[in-house]
Amino acid sequence: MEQSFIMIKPDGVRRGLIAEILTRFQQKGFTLRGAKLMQMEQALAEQHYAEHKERPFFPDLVEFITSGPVFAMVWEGEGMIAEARRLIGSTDPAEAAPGTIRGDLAVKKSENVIHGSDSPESAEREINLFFQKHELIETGKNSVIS
Ligand code: RTP
Ligand code: MG
Repeated sequence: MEQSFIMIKPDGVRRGLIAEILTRFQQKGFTLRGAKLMQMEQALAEQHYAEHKERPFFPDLVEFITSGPVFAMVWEGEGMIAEARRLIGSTDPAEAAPGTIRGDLAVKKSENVIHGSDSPESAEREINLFFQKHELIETGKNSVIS
């Protein structure tokens, strides 16, 4: 079954949106395989967003994502990667449809509450970047939240 790396960004954690976002993924029917509250170091932020390192917004992006704790998760389900991006909505909350997480809960492109992997390659890379094997509940075993 497909897995995706999903992360509530510092603005979402600061604004008390962890439970709201967990509920949306649970209610959709996805399964949580791992989760942790953590402070990202600059090096991890630069690795996570390496694809954007030449973009003008990169320094601000790294500063923002390390500005406070994030809530990192691995979710599993049918078509998980694309479905998570659908639940999350467009990068710019101003363009995100109502009913999506960014459409309902965010206003600014630079503080858009949540990250979701954009491809199977990104998902595998990001899961390995943030989680060690023993931190994830194996596929097939019931997780605490499903
Ligand atoms: P994310 O990786 O954070 O889940 O967001 P995304 O896939 O929807 O968007 P992506 O293109 O990967 O961009 C990563 C984050 O960089 C900020 N951004 N700013 N100023 C700009 O034009 C611009 N473009 C992107 C956004 O905060 C975006 O989430
Ligand atoms: Mg992205």
